[in-house]
Amino acid sequence: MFFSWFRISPVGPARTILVTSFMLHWAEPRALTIPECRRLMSFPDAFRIPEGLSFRAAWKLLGNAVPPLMMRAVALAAKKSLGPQKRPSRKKKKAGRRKRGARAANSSGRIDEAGMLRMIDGAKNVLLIEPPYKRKYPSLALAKIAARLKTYGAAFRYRRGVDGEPFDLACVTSLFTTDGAKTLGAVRAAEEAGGGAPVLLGGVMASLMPERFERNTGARIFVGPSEALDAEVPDLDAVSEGVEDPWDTFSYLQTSRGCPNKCDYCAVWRMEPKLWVNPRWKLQVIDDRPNICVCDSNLTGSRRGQFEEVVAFLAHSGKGVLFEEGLDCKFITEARAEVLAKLKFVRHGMRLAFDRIEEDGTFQRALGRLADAGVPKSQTMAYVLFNFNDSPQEADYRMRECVRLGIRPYPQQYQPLNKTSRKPAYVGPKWTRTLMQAFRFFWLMAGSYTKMKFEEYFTTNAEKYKATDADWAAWNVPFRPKKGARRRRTSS
Ligand code: B12
Ligand code: SF4
Repeated sequence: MFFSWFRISPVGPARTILVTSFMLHWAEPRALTIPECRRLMSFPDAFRIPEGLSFRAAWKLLGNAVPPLMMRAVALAAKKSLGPQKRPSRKKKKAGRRKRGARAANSSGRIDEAGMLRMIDGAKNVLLIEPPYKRKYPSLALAKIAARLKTYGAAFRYRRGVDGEPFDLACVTSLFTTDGAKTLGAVRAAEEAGGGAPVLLGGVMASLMPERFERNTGARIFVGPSEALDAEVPDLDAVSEGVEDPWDTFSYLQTSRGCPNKCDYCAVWRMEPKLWVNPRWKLQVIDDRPNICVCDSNLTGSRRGQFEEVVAFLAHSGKGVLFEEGLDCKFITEARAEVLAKLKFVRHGMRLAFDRIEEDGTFQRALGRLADAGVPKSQTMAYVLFNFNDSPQEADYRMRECVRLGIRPYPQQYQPLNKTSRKPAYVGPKWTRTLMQAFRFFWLMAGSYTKMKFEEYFTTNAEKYKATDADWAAWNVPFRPKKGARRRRTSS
């Protein structure tokens, strides 16, 4: 219930927002809006009020809240007044001196989460750099850093390289190691342009190969994910320049980190050794974006109950869903298939993986469950890894199983995790370069695989590919699937 009304001043400080009073705009005949109150209370714009609240309920929520900037000031003052908690022993003092000395001698090197956050929170003018590699959707990491900078009122701008304007901190992100040269170039350019301003680097490549940057740059390197950054609500608008349709129609949901599996070819368990659930994941959904891209590396293998909670939330949202990283077929039970069938998927939004022959049978069973529950095959796709330890015919079998079961296979060519350039492409021990190229092309050419088999395609185009005896020898290594696996088929 509102008891009183106040008109706020256009220049002076506003009154305290109370649950029992109501504020009017200084010039316009209207109450302040909820986003205006949110700013008055010093919440960042990216902070979302839970969906479905009435105006009064949202006002009450803000009225009862403690302004974050005020709490920050209180906490800092308390920290200062407490002083050092414990007198360090002589031994510790000596070790600290040694550490500080080493750091001064070499200002590059790794930085822990607390140090990284101090650098970000203390900056006033930040250049956010996403190196100029190809990417599909906006950098979630930089979007999270942007949200944090906004909270503290720092100025920042997002660029694909340096821009000639001054900055007091450059934050560079990194993605695929195969774009190593572009990332290294971006870090060096930031160091040159910054005139001594610190450069902070994080992301996938920085986590997989930090020593490469330690050796070649003076950047401070943050390894692995940061729970504090992950809990920020990404400010996608701040980093979306150049992001093309349809990727600007998606909210990006990262509800968890880590994976219980340890596949040899994968970086996830190396970079994210801990299973972690983001306590604020629901806030990542942007109301006016019609689709949601779920970016968890293995949502199906996350903490107990997380999959069910996320899928129920997605079903309730009514938005188009894309499981970008694919679900793990061994965790698709009948109950899970049923809840998945309630989702509205974007085209090929329901994704699984058939990366290893050991999954033969489990994969078909999962597809059967999904089809029985009513998930349309036209919306289902499977990632199929090739060029790892598999043989060409074995990989071809996994691809063909997808086609036989009525879904689209998507070939994923294996590259070693520490590979720092795209060319020359890595060739797996049972493959040849020519066979690998032809295989990838054939399976990416939508429709061609429904008309003919790969062997037929390769024979017909042998001259074009200049196929040699070595290519045929690699192809002719026979493969026989495990008995019974193919019988576990989907219902039609
Ligand atoms: C999303 C994604 C994609 C998307 C692209 C993303 C985009 N922006 O367009 C798509 C689907 C296109 C894709 C494709 C591929 N991908 Co991919 N992908 C991912 C995935 C799942 C998430 C990356 C991500 O955005 N994470 C979200 C952000 C928030 O997390 P983050 O970047 O780690 O950032 C955190 C920290 O690192 C840190 N941080 C990051 N930057 C910065 C900067 C600063 C200054 C600071 C302080 C901190 C910081 O803070 C953040 C918060 O915790 C990763 C797996 C993973 N778990 O990382 C694989 C991954 C990057 N992909 C991988 C691979 C192999 C591929 C493919 C090559 C697969 C294939 N064979 O076809 C293709 C390559 C396509 C190409 N163009 O070359 C490998 C990379 C291996 C490598 N050697 O680099 C990974 C690691 C997966 C794996 N299983 O091994 N991928
Ligand atoms: S299940 Fe997926 S995310 Fe987990 S380790 Fe294997 S490939 Fe990586």
